[in-house]
Amino acid sequence: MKKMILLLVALLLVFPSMNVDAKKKKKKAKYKVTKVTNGGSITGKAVFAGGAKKDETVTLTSEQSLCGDTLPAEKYLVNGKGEIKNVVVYLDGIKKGKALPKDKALVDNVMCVFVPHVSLGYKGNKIDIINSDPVFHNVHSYIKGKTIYNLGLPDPGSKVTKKMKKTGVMEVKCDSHPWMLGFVFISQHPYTALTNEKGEFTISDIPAGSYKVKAWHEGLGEISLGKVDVAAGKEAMVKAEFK
Ligand SMILES: [Cu+2]
Repeated sequence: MKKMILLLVALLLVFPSMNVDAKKKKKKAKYKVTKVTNGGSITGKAVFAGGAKKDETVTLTSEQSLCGDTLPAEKYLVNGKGEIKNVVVYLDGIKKGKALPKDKALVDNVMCVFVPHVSLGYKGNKIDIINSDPVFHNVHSYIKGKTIYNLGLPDPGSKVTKKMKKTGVMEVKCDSHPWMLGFVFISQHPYTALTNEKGEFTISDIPAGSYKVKAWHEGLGEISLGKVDVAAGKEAMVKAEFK
């Protein structure tokens, strides 16, 4: 009898935790590459509801002789029509579809700013981190506040190649120059897009289905664009309106 009770207690202790583990695994399920024939696409525009929005300016605390006293922050690249550049639009949680792009990601240090300012990366791919300036940059990147890379790049032409192992918004900073800031949006699937200067984006070769779509911007945050139905061979239009 005693043994039975002990067994019951043990089972009760073990099962709830197994449940949690199963849920965690489900959430982290890997992306599966499948052949996509006659896929659909999602296309649209990212706009700021308030219309035009001025970019911010950063003030340099060193290297002024090389890079000047101030630089555009490139945070709000919003034109007169309210169209926003550098918004990442992505399908949230898509589990299978086309193969990931093979291109390396890149963060270059050019005249005391990161180039590109915002870019897309894919888990498992490589990223080149380069210094094109004649000054020392210490590129330090984070996902959710945790260090991913911390790299000293002393000379013009210094280059380090790393693998992108984690997903999320990777914030890129420089320990030597506090005004420097960039972002690499690292995804485990290829269904991400970055808006151009007219706020336009297209995500293509999507298997027919219904997908949660989200949009992220460094200064305006993340918004949900709801569920979008994608039909085979058709184009679905969405608008990403930031407030
Ligand atoms: Cu720097």
